[in-house]
Amino acid sequence: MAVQNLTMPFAGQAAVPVTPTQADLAFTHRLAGWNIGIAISALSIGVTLGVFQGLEHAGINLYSWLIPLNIQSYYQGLTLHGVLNALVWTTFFIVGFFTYALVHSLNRPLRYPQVNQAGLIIMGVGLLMAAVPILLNQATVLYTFYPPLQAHWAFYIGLTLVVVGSWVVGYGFFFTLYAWRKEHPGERQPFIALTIAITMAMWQIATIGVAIEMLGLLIPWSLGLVAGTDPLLARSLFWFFGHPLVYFWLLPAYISWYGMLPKQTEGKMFSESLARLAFWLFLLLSTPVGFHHQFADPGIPPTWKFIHSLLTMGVGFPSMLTAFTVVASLELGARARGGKGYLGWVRRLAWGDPSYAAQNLAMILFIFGGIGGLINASYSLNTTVHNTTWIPGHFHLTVGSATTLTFFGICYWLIPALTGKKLFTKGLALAQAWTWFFGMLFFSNGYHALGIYEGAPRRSMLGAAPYATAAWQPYLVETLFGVTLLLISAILFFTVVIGTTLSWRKLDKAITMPIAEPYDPAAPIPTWLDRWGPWLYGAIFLTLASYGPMLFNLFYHMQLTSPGFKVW
Ligand code: HAS
Repeated sequence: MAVQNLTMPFAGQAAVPVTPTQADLAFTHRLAGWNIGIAISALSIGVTLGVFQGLEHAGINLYSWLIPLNIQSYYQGLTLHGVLNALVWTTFFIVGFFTYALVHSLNRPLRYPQVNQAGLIIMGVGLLMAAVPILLNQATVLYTFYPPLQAHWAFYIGLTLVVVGSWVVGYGFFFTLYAWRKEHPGERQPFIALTIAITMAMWQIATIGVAIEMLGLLIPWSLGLVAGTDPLLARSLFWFFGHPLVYFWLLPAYISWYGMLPKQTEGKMFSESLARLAFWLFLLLSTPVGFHHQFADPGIPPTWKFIHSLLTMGVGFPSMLTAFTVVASLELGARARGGKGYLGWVRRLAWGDPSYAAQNLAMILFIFGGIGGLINASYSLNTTVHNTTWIPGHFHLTVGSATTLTFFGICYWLIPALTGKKLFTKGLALAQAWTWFFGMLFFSNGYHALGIYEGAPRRSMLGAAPYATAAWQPYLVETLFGVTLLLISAILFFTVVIGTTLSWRKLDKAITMPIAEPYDPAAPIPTWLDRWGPWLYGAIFLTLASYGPMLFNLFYHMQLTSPGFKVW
């Protein structure tokens, strides 16, 4: 088996390696800082609206307080909550984190910094364009914007620009990695840089679906260029994008869990080969699974739904792999810190470091989110949970915990690194991580139970539902308790972020990015785990094979007949 010193795709003379100057680093940090600043600002509004939703469900309707801000309904608030938290907070944070991490992982400046800068500007313009119609109550279509609900055209064009901007940022990353490879022939691509590029490549494939939906269906329809649209085709294109979207949220957390977190607890990366394999499998399997969101949709034959259900079990596999290998990496650290016994070592993990604690707690919540996901993906079980509150229970443990709590943990070293200021304060940050953990535990448990035992619908103003029964009450009280803890946690998070940014306490020593070293640096890494071709072509092939025939069929029988509805 060919190992570590690889035959490189770049024959000929190597280019001279370039290392970043202070000015390059300052530029990168500014760019990362802008992205993260926008992400956190969006989150601050998004989570506030979540509190109003939680209170409403428990029978405390405070939406009248929001009328002066032109938020006129629960559903308008829910649209803002979903768009700002699920789309804006995640995408902008990921782009900012990746910008910083790529440069520090390669120890090379961005190849074309203006490309990355242009990406951020396009994303920013898109965000503003999408935000205005939502705030004017012209786009109350929730974050999945299913037609025939019809939003103002500016909403669709704005979101399209956010995606286009993220593509441009991705090109900036690819150029940079390509330049590094030319400068380092025969060397293995650094783990963090490679996995950033894999995530962005997966994103390029996934977003083709939403780009076709926007450009081919929704934008012409909202501009009145065509009279109607085809909701089934639009939903199918959306979920072509919508499921890999969740891995776009998850993989940055995995990059941190695999590539950084072990270092934060004195551990080592247990197996770099397995870690790389997990990411390549995500590239391969993230997209051809979207029909598992459409099990209840008529018009998609059961065979295709079953194939996607099986492939979904396949995409669960790299997460199982992650559960074992990441825990092994952390155990190495805990034992190095004096941990003993089968489980006693857990106490010796770096629980006193808020950055570490937040991410480990996120991992624990993800065990439950992941199990729930596999239940959702089971073709027959899905009928019990689909469109019930079980689903928001699931995604608050995944994007709301595995992703968001990990991003909080990253912020606790990244914001000091970007600002050169000390964290304000360790105690508050630790309290933040634990209150989020318990808040999500109660909140999501209440939602899961309410959905599966009582069949309470998701995306509904439960406090006003005439069909609500007394049996719902204990679960709603439990979610309200969770919401209260989450509110406290969110206040703590913003206090720490603002406190750190405005603080005058400079760092004594500059913070460097934590990079986990391999457990056995001499262990061979097969060449096929450093090669792009087979995985990229494999991903394109699987996507075409699992979506091609059905999409051809849907386009062939496309009926642009449905008018737009504004039910708000
Ligand atoms: Fe999901 C619906 C299936 C993962 C997000 N999902 C959603 C929606 C969202 C979402 C937002 O098949 C709602 C969309 C909407 O609005 O309609 N999901 C899955 C499956 C997985 C999965 C099979 N989802 C995610 C992730 C998300 C996310 C990740 C965001 C980040 N999901 C579904 C399905 C639906 C769905 C259906 C549609 C339902 C419907 O009917 O509408 C898998 O990827 C999960 C695999 C994960 C695991 C867990 C591995 C655990 C790890 C942690 C290890 C930690 C340890 C602790 C051991 C198998 C890696 C160590 C502790 C120490 C102390 C050391």
